[in-house]
Amino acid sequence: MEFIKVTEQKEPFIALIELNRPKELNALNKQLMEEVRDALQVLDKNEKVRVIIITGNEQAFAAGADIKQMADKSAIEMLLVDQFSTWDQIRKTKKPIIAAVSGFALGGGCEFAMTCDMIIASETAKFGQPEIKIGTIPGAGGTQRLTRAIGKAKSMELILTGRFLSAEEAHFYGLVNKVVPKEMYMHEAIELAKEIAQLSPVAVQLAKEAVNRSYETHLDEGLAFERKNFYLTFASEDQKEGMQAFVEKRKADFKGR
Ligand code: DAK
Repeated sequence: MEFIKVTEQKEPFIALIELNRPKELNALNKQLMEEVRDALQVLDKNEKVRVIIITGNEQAFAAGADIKQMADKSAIEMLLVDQFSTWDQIRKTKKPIIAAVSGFALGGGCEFAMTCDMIIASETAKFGQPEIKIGTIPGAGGTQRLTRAIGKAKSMELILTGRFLSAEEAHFYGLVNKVVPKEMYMHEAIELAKEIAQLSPVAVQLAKEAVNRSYETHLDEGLAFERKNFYLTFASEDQKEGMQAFVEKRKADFKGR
């Protein structure tokens, strides 16, 4: 791995992926995204991992897809090489992913963070979809996910002007879960991950899937999907353990079965 660093057990059950192309502000080139795809596939299958944190460095989560790598491409080259298909893995990952964001999260960097399940931001974080300034538009969900996250008015403003959103504004508009001082954003992301990692991984996976479904379907179908996943938890040992532990007034020990 040249452009990312993977720590499988940052804490018990918590894996960390660090984007590591600091000179280019973690611009997301083809190889980097292939490494992310491969790492997510491996971590998603590893039973010792329950939550994945993805981060950059203090200066940048990621300043977007690599403009230098895209600049001369034709539409057909883009289509045939289809380098962006690696991005699909982020949303295919079944385990929860927390983005720990400091500094720039722009263009594909903002889309990457939004494709994760939750965002913890340092107060220095800057979010934006500045593609319009380089003569293109968001291509990895920016027009859709940003609009759903922060509403049409603000999203139009950001996408049509390329302006940035401060961490505080991002919190106000509901794009991020929490904003903390720069020294604390990784700590905060780990605390959130630890809380989730104690719970039933089976239930967590089914819950994540159901929440995501709410974006993709109408209410009736979403409710039916949720109910099936709810019933499915009753096939797990974790549900038996969780309810039994409640009755016995003790802490549940979830095994992911
Ligand atoms: N690509 C390539 N290099 C980049 C880069 C990027 N996106 N962002 C920064 N860099 C490089 C700079 O070129 C510079 O390299 P050197 O000149 O030193 O070699 C180095 O990082 C430091 O950047 P600056 O010198 O510009 O640093 P400043 O602090 O002055 O400015 C900045 C920081 C983040 C405001 C500025 O670098 C900037 O505006 N960067 C570009 C931001 C941007 O436009 N991002 C959107 C790119 S388009 C898709 C998936 C994804 C996408 C599309 C489709 N599919 C799944 C279909 C995504 C598209 C995009 O993200």
